Amino acid sequence: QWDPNVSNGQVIVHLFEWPWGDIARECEDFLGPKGFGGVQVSPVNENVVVHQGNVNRPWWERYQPVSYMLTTRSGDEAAFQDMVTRCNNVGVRIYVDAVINHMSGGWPQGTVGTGGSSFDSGSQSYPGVPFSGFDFNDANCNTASGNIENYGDANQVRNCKLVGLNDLNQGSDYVRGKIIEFMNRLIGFGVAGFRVDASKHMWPGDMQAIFDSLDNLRNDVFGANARAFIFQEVIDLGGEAISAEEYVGNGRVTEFRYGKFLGEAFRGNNQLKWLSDFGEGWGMTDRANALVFIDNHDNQRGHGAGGDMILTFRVDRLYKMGTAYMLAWPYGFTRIMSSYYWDQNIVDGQDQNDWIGPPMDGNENIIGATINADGTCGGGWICEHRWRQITNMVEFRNVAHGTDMNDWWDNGSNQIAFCRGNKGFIAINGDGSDLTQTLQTCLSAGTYCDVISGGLENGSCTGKSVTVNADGTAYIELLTSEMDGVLAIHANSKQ
Ligand code: AAO
Repeated sequence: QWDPNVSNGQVIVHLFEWPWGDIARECEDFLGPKGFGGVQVSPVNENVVVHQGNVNRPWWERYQPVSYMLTTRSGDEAAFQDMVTRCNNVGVRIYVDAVINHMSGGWPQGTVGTGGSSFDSGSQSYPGVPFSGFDFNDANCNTASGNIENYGDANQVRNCKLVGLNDLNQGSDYVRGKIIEFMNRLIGFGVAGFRVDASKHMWPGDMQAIFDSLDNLRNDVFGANARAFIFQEVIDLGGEAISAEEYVGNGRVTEFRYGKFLGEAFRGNNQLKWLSDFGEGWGMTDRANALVFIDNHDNQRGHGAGGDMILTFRVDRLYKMGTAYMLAWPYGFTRIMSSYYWDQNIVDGQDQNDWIGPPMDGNENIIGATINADGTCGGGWICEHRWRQITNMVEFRNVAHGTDMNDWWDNGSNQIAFCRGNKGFIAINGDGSDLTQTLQTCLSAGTYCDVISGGLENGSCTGKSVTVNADGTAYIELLTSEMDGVLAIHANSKQ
């Protein structure tokens, strides 16, 4: 359950709010050929259709389930199944964002789900499953409001409502059975695993009982006895009653300190030289248990954890530097965020537009990304995964997989460089002065194309090149006037 079951590569991408048909196409046209390991998809099961004042179809409606019918704005069951098959056919895995902690929040009678199911959130009746009042935790919650009021009390966090969402009781055999049935249906379609939403709000033992009852993954795709990859969303920046370590027996956990610490360093609140022992040395969980990322769909818009230190596409130069470091650094299993754009409207530090959903047409259908001639996305989609500097570092991570970090160098402040075995070399310049140094690259002698400023195409470099000497050293130049603050070369970028 810690193994991502990848075959094509070591990096997954969260295609946030993408329609299933577009993901299938992206697997075939781009993710497969570029060596991506898999895709985290948005929640797949029926959710509340939200129209609330000016809040029209917010992205977060998908975190309010109404049933386990596979109908959302991303597509229906047939489209989902087709996507999983087509992505698996090109070696790209699908991981489902499983919202199993809760059902919807409170909505007026008559509100329907994306699949047309009716429900009554007040009486906790969800006939599409069916769930009724017996299946929820209210009797086990002891706060006056019925909501989580204090993260210092583990019982509240797990038995009370998260922001008013009806909290399922996973201690019940009936509830477990419905969740297992839902997850097994997805496994039957060929998914490789799950991001488990709001894991902090469920008891680790209940989750274990559910995961232990899941079917093996499809034999024809994954071989015999493969188990679903599990990565649990547990926000743990320290100082609360619940720690991520309580969950590592079930699978991996999202290591939120990772993106926060890197954000602080690249934004100048900490020197990059300290990154030489980034990972367990910084108090983070064991790398074998960690799922890491620079930002996620929550903290790129001020939800969740990490605050304004988080790097996002809005600070693109720093974002590419942080992402390059992550993909070069041998810690955890890595996930890249892929976003759509929205206009922020920050009032008193709070983005009033943090709810805005993906681009949609007059019928409220999602309008997916268009692909520009240069391979970037249009139509309001950022597609960080298609930024050359990021895509090319995915190949770096695949090439360097299985090697350790060696030959660390720094200038005593924010210029750093290191090797990955004899497979890859990266230099990052976070200082206000040029980096001009002869450094050990650990690569065999020859000419290499920098994969940040360009890459190797038809035998020649489209960007900068680096000449590695017989002793593995090379003159490295990374000027402050350059577009990017990173230089990276690897065994596959040799001319
Ligand atoms: C929406 C509306 C609500 C409404 C509700 C019901 O916004 O006003 O009451 O519907 O109708 C998403 C959105 C929510 C949305 C929800 C349902 O983010 O706004 O509510 O869908 O539509 C906690 C959870 C964590 C969760 C995170 C957002 O622990 O699991 O909140 N993330 C997941 C998903 C997320 C989704 C849900 C769960 C629900 O990724 O997209 O919500 O399915 C502390 C705690 C954290 C806690 C945060 C935020 O963090 O440690 O556990 O996360 O607070 O409450 C510093 C601290 C850090 C702290 C942070 C924030 O950084 O160091 O520990 O500050 O205070």
